[in-house]
Amino acid sequence: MTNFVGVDHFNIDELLTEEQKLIRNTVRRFVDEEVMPIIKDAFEAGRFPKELIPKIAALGLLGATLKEYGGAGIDSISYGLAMQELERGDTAIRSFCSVQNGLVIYPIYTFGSKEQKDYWLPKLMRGEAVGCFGLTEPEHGSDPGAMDTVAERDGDSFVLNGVKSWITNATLADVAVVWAKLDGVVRGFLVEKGTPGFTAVKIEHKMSARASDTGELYLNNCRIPKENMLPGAEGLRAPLMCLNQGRYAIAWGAIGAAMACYTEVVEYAKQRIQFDKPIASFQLVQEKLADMLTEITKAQLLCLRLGQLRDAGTIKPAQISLAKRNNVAMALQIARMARDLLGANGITLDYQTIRHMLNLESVYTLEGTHHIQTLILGQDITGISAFK
Ligand code: TGC
Ligand code: FAD
Repeated sequence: MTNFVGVDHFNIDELLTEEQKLIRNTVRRFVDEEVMPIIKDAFEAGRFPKELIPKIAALGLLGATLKEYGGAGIDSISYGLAMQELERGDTAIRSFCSVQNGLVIYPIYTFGSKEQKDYWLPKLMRGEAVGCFGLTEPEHGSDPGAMDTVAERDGDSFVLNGVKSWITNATLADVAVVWAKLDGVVRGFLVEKGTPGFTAVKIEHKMSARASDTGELYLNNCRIPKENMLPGAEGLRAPLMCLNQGRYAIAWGAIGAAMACYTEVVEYAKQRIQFDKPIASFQLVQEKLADMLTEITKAQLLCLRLGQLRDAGTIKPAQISLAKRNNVAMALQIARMARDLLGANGITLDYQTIRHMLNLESVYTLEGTHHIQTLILGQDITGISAFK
């Protein structure tokens, strides 16, 4: 497997610290050595490569931005660059990692009791436990506030009923962060694998994010101790705060997927001969390559600034939405253009482009669809919600 050299037309590396470059390069090497040799087969088999979990944990990527509980306390740009590299390998790897971080470790750290944090965070950060985040339901995706899942207090327990759908890490997870309404108010609950009344079932026949573990969570009179409610999470705002973390990771991850497709197709275009010339010599092809490089560069600069705002503590959710919306659409467009330039070869998994192209269809939808990000921006611009 050749070592990936990245795309840096604007010398953005000059703006990175030595530590940021070191983290990026370490994750890049991990992807070259550990992900690239197995990901095609994992994608084809519809299998999450869980043998990578201890290695991802050993890199310090789980709970990476936390300073407590043994976290490395890396900055937001380093974290983003790590997500970029993981998604350059495959969406499934970035998704595993960003769900564990932004949608499991983050809510437990932010809303959890001391006992919940002390019990779960070290295990989750060492990769000894996996978590998932159950917000979406079969009937409620873009509008999670309308969720049907309910919790009822019964003595020293809560009893949960409902179904969560399209849940990343569902069947792998030792703990699910489940969002349910208690007396009409959204609250978060920690549901452990093996709890009677709780089952996780894999969703089969996906044609996208195939290497990701995606499933449904069934809660059928599932009784959990009252201590398993996240005390600090009250209202829809809590899960939406988690989505800010996930969308941030995706904005960076999409750049990785785009870079993978772009670099693959540049090499191909230089070698593929038609009409006695490399296809790279044709003006129509060069225009596509120029468009790809321009869009990747714009996305990189956007994310760099987004990371600075995140570390400054001044980031706004609408800024994250802008970056998720732009970068995922950009990556999907680049993947489709690259697939075109690869010709018939582009429809096989021997080239990585179609795997990314298919994955990006999911990324366009998950963590808030392109439309939803558009309307979040629309609300930020006008002060008027299009949802209500
Ligand atoms: P709305 O009335 O706007 O908001 C309710 C409360 O939440 C506050 N809020 C936020 N707070 C923090 N961050 C945000 N991004 C926030 N957005 C809103 C808001 O201020 C309000 O607070 P308060 O105190 O006044 O109560 O809520 P709404 O019902 O109108 O919905 C708004 C909408 C549509 C934007 C929201 O529901 C939404 O984002 N929908 C999309 C759902 C979504 O993204 N689901 C993702 C599921 S997880 C996933 O896909 C993982 S994929 C795995 C991977 O990463 O690969
Ligand atoms: P819908 O909400 O039904 O939307 C269908 C279409 O209608 C979309 O085009 C949408 O943009 C459009 N639409 C909806 N409302 C509006 C509106 N007001 N204005 C304009 N257009 C609108 N969820 C979790 O909770 N946890 C996870 O770990 C998780 N992982 C996922 C992994 C994968 C691979 C996938 C594909 C999804 C995952 N999801 C997860 C679910 C994801 O968040 C939802 O699919 C997403 O929020 C959209 O919901 P939906 O699929 O129900 O689409």
